[in-house]
Amino acid sequence: MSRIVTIGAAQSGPILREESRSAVVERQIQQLREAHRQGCDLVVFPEVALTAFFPHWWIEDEAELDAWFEREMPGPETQPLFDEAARLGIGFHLGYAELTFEGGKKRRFNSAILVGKDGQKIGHFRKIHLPGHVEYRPDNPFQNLEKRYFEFGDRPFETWRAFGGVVGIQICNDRRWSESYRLLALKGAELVLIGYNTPDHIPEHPHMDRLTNFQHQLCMQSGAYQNACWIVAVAKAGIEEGVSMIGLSSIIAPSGEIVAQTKTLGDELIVHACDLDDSKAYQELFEFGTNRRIQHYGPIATQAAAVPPP
Ligand code: CDT
Repeated sequence: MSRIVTIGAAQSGPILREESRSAVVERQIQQLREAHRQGCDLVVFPEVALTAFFPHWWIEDEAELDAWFEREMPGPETQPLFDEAARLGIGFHLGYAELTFEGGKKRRFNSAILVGKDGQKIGHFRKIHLPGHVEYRPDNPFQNLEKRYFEFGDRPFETWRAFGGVVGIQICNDRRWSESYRLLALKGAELVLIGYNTPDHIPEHPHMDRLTNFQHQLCMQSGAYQNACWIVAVAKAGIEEGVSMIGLSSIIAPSGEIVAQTKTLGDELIVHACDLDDSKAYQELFEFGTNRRIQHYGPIATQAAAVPPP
């Protein structure tokens, strides 16, 4: 029997620096309603989906920096998204900047949540691979200050049983690391959700710019094929406060094929009916059960595989 999950990748166009959370949530609600019309079970929104991608700017004032973070999820401005999704019976993935107080210490993470069709949180993930730098780079046309504004994710890659299958999350730069896919696959992932903000220019390595789109697709297509999972990857795209970011939000099958992809750099929804049993078919082809030599992959793999899939 097939296990079809109809998934919408809700690409976001640029968000203005002064655009309010409520205005962004209204845009997202429009996308949810369109997704509902197209029969979606799950909608995936991008990384840091509620504001402009502020790590592109140098911010010295602590209160000004904190204002870009969410202290509650849902909070007053995001509650309408949760309410509308629950009313429509659609689950969603949302990336956001998380500010939390743990052990009496202020902590900031680049995070994402998975929410079920009933509006209840299923999963929460903190980005593990943070790109960029800590110091101001005056010669660069824009900054990439994730290492300054966020802590590295403090929890392992995790999967959750949801939408009839096993689901994991990566955030943006995580997708460039083979370990991200493999550790999720060792925990049974059949579907991996990814939000991203990816500039089409690397100030330190401009000769690599021509490869940006190719490498974006390369890592995810190989990640999907080698780990027998579906991938839904969603951009914040377009020219945002002077920084040009790629689109190419993609739904990728366990065969490694891109089955749907955005064509614009604005708000755009693409939808695909993903059969999670295609994941099972590739797991069987590779004979994951017998051919993966987990005992030879080292302690991280052994530990990951020791926890039975949810
Ligand atoms: N947000 C994020 O992680 N962006 C990075 C920028 C590239 S740094 C070379 C990315 O991997 O897309």
